[in-house]
Amino acid sequence: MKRFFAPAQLGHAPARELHNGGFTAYAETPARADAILRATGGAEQPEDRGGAAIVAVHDADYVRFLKDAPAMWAAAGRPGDAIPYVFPVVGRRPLKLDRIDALMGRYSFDATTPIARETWTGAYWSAQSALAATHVVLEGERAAFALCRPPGHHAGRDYCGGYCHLNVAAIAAQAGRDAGVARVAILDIDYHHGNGTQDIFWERSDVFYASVHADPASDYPFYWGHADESGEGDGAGATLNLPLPHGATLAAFRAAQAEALAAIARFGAGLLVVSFGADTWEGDPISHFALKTADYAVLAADIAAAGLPTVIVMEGGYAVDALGANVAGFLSGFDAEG
Ligand code: SP5
Ligand code: ZN
Repeated sequence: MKRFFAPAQLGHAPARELHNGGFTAYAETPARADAILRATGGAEQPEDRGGAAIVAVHDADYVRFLKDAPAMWAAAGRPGDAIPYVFPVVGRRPLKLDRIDALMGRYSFDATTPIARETWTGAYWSAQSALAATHVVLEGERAAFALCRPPGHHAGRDYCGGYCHLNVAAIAAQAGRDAGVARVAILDIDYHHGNGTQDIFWERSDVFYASVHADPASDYPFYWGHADESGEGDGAGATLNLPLPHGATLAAFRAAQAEALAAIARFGAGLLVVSFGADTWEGDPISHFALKTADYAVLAADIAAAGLPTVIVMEGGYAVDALGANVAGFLSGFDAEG
């Protein structure tokens, strides 16, 4: 299948992240993309389709903030990447403040997602890769892969977090809607729940969101992804959460994914967006599932068997030495079945 990636996505490289009360090396590295490119035989540069598809999903003030934050941080005399440390608790006065410290907390839900000078450019081109994959699928390709990093599924309409800034899966799904696909489904099989994607489509009946992930009772992002969350208003019933316990192997994961695919089939989607994370691998440094490299081809073949035009966007996966083989295995499994 066609694969898309822009070298400009490599510039985003925050130095450190807050982890267990101290700072460690940032896990979402440019080396992840290099490993995937090497294992999959490279990728095409996406066209620049501009920002309209981004602001179709994200708040324009949030986009402006992503662009401006590093310069504001530097102007305040701070070295290094911008990191939030104060957050407006829900229900407090919705003050419109312009101090960078206040804005960082206003537009972030965690303190593990620094904003560096190159973050906006990297996130912009990550979104362009997702849009390129979406457009070739809309034009008739069976499937396409966007090597999105930074990833997207933790980012909401007006917030970043979880190494994510622009929600590439949501941007792809919305682009499908805007091109005339009446019903779009998103299948999220990253280790972590895609809280941003869920929030964006929470009250919508035209985009179904299904996720298989680590139980938020034990895992990040904690406040989203519980089994009883199923959407509200027009979106009631259009969100499906399938949390799994630590140690999940192929049998459990595949059964949950089958349940998600069955719900997507009942929904009647005309386009499928897959948020694919390889942080479900047994050796992932920040996760606790037990999938093996060979399992990814099996999972991908099951998805391909659903028979839908499919856009695959890259989300997490932090065991860099295994990441290339895991992603290549997934794509080959899809190609073999699709
Ligand atoms: C897209 C995605 O997979 N985001 C995952 C975000 C998880 N963040 C919470 C876990 C923090 C673990 N920090 C690891 C530091 C390694 N140096
Ligand atoms: Zn993840």
